[in-house]
Amino acid sequence: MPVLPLLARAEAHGTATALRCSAGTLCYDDLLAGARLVAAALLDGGTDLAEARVAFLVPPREQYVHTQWGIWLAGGVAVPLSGAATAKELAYAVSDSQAAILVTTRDRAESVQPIVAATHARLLVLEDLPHHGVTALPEISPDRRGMMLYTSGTTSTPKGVVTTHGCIQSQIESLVHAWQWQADDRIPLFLPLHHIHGIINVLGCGLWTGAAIEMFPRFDVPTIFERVAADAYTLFMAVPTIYVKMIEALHAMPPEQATPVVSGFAKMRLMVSGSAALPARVHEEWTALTSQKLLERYGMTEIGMAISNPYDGERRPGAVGQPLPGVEVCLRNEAHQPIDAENVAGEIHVRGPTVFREYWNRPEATRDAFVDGWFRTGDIAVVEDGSYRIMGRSSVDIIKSGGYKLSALEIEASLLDHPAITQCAVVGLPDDTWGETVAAAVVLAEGESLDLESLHAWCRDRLSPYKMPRTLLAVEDLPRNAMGKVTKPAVSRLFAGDSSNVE
Ligand code: MCA
Ligand code: AMP
Repeated sequence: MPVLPLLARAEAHGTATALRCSAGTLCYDDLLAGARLVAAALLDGGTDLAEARVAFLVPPREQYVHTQWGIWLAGGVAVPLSGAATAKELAYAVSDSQAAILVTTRDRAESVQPIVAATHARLLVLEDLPHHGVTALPEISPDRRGMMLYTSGTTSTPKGVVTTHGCIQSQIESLVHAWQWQADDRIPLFLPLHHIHGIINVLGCGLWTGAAIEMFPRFDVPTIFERVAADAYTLFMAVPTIYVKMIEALHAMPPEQATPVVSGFAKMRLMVSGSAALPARVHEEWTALTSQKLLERYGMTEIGMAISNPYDGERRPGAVGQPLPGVEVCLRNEAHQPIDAENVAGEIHVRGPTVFREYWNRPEATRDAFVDGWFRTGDIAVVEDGSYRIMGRSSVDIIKSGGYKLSALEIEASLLDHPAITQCAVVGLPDDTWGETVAAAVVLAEGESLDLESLHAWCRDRLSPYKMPRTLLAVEDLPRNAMGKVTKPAVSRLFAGDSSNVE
């Protein structure tokens, strides 16, 4: 009998449909049976993984849930890896998390061998699991570590964000309550499963409630439109880039094809946007096309979701709403003093049971991330008429592209390994589809030349596709201030043909 509430609830959901995916239709009992096999193999005769990290590179289908739940049943910390990551990025996550075990599927087993050899992690291939039955399973208290997600930020290497089981449960319960999840909900899941948006907001909330989730290997407009036209879903959650792509696709379709798709969207009970700013124009255009008022919300890997427009009530374009149930939010000025007045900008601080426990093995970074017990998000906002509006970030080195958070410093560190590049500065340029796109200004070694295509070929082994620069500019020198520090605003202006170095 599982002791984790999520898994106890799954047992109660029993034969209800849980997943549709490339493996067919699975009920909750099927998922639990698969999870028990994974747990038994992970424990390998032991009784508790005792928070050992288990990294897993598993496709978005039933095997993903078997693995996540199997790790939790066995007392391990789930470290999901990105299917789009390069070998270098995977090796970093496995070694930084000090993963004791790496779980994957047969088709990826050979490619991860060098990582297994270098880290001495035990390799478990899902298709080769021994079929022995249930082992005695450990008790899992809410304060035990349950998950670690890698996030790029203001450091050149990603940090492992550790959440406890209690924290994961709080993040799920807050959304289930606020967005009124129900057992008869049906939702597509096409977002990557190494980030909160896919893991908690869709998979976690859906499985908690007993809803049915349709899993796709990736977002593909025609596939999703076909299912929407068949009224397959009651709920939809996506990043702004996806709404932009769907608006473009609907405009390009002949009316007789667009009508059933629009009608499928119109019938849904809720459509949510998040992970990056939803331009008011996109919000309004989506309403004009489908009569759906998107619910925009704000979150972060370290805190789950924090602020949301209301389920019932005004959903204001350009604003993210009010704090979610169980989440405390305040704005503070640069001296860390709380701001009580409306229309005064400050940094968003968050406190409560949804907030992460630590950055893995980085006590100093963890300490610096909090002030008086409040987590400092680095996002700047203002409250207007009782609703939060995000104004930007305090760091110029964080880029949001397609909903992914990217570190300019991480991309710069990679580019500097290129033999032709002697200096570089990476910035995010505003983009109607992607929110921002990655742009690199580079100083080349004497006599060298470089074009975007060859840079991409070189990046392929080093950076995930969504981190690659989309614009490249060779310059004589990078703009710097009197201290010699590169001035990023001036770098951004270089791409508009403005070479003035004014901060
Ligand atoms: C891909 N391309 C890009 C980018 N990514 N171009 C510019 N900028 C990019 N970022 C190019 C490719 O090279 C390719 O070009 C073409 O676009 C299509 O690529 P593809 O990979 O097929 O794109 P896609 O599948 O349409 O992907 C778009 C996407 C994806 C579905 C929006 O980026 C995505 O799943 N984003 C969601 C990320 C996410 O879940 N973030 C949540 C983390 P060519 O055609 O020339 O080859 S944030 C979070 O969890 C917090 C807590 C929160 O608040 O939610
Ligand atoms: P990540 O930690 O990768 O999940 O990214 C979290 C960041 O995404 C936040 O710190 C914000 O900068 C950004 N973000 C998430 N939701 C929104 C939103 N609705 N509007 C603006 N920015 C957002």
